[in-house]
Amino acid sequence: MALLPILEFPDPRLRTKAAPVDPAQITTPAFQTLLDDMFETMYEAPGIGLAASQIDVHQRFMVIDVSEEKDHPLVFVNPEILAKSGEQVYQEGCLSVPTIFADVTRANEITVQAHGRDGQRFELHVDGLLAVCIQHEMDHLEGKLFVDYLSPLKREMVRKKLAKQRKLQQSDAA
Ligand code: K1U
Ligand code: ZN
Repeated sequence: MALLPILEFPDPRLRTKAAPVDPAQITTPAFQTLLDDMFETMYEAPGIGLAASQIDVHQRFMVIDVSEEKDHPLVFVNPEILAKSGEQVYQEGCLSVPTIFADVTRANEITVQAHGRDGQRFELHVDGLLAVCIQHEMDHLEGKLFVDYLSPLKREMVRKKLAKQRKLQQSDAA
């Protein structure tokens, strides 16, 4: 298993639209190892989700575990939202935008269809945090980040704050 580097805003590679996965690839050892590495990276961060786009793999899949015990790993390959309803506001974070949290309004309930880790198709109807997380990760696959829901001024403030933090980290390391 391996920890994978996570791309950080404003890296332009995060803006790439991911391509569909050939379902025949899902059960291959290489794909299964990549899923294991993504879970390890997500749990270590720590986070509750990770999209392939964030590790510079521009294919449509993501891993999620919103359980307290970190014992409910979910894999979504080629996810599609079939239905959505209601609204909820959640203060989101993102491993690609470290230390920044902001309120985002999303659908409260969604029905999602995807292939799982075993390559089989499944359908889930979810609400609350899992619904938020699925929508957040699917945005990554479109090249969209939660800071895109902020005003251009706030997004620029985020970019400057992260640049300042990185500069400080670099001078600390020197
Ligand atoms: O996509 C990502 O960068 C992961 C992101 C997922 C997410 C969080 C909150 C709302 C929507 C989507 C994170 O996991 S950020 C870290 C985080 O929220 C968290 C970390 C540890 C425990 C609980 C939450
Ligand atoms: Zn994110």
